[in-house]
Amino acid sequence: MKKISWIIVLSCAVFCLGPYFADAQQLPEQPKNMPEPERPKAVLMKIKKVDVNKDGVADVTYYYDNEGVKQAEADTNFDGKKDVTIYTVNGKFGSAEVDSNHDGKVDKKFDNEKEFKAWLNKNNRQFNDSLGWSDWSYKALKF
Ligand SMILES: [Ca+2]
Ligand SMILES: [Ca+2]
Repeated sequence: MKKISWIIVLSCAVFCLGPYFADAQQLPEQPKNMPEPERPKAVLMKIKKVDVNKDGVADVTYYYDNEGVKQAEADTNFDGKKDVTIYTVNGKFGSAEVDSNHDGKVDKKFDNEKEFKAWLNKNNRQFNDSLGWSDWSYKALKF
């Protein structure tokens, strides 16, 4: 009986003190909000370009590795400059940045897949197939 209460006391102590020990560990310092140009992109990544309007110039660029697409960029008004960037998280839509008036500055940001797809379908319907994916993981690659 005494042994059992000791086990309970000990496991309580480990359980309660655990977080303190975890805090004491030295974690490598990580940059918080990295500015846009320093965001890691094509490191060990493959690139696939797709020509949506079949004019011989690629309009969508996918950055992917063996886990799936990490980032997709598109030039939706065919002026040679990207105006939509999609970031994925674990094979799913994460967020999207849009330069809707094509002045080179991001003016819309989507964190919600449904809202982004609705915007895409309304404004750039011909990109539905190349940007409106639900699954961005490797097994679902559509190129
Ligand atoms: Ca094109
Ligand atoms: Ca553009």
